[in-house]
Amino acid sequence: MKAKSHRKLRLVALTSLFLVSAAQAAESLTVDVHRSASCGCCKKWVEHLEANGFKVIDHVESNMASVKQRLGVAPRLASCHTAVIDGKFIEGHVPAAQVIELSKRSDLRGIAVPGMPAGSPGMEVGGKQDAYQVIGLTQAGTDQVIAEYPAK
Ligand SMILES: [Cu+2]
Repeated sequence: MKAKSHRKLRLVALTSLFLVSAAQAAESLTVDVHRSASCGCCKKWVEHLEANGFKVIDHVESNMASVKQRLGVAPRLASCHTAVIDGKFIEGHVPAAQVIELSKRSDLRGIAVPGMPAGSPGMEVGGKQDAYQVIGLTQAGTDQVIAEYPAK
């Protein structure tokens, strides 16, 4: 009898734990960011995400090349930091709007803003604005233009 009631208690505890985490997931999207310690623009991109309601888990890495390889970032798409949402990569200074779009798309392995274009989130340099694209990597391994900046 004693053992039985103990088991019941544990089940209740597990159920409430599940309910709490489900509620948190609906409230805000969580992104894991991998960056090198010295990367200033990476930190500014993290601030951009947080300002847009994301929960960011920050990981300081000593070898970003191996992180990118592990997460399936094609070298042609590479930038500074690499983030992950729901197992999909976010490479470089991707605007929050496209990160939200990525979270809803299962046809993409990830998205990227290759290089570090001026005027992308976290790369603000005295009002300078480079033209850049947000590129999606499809499950088939091809590139797809997701968005273009500045917006036309
Ligand atoms: Cu950067």
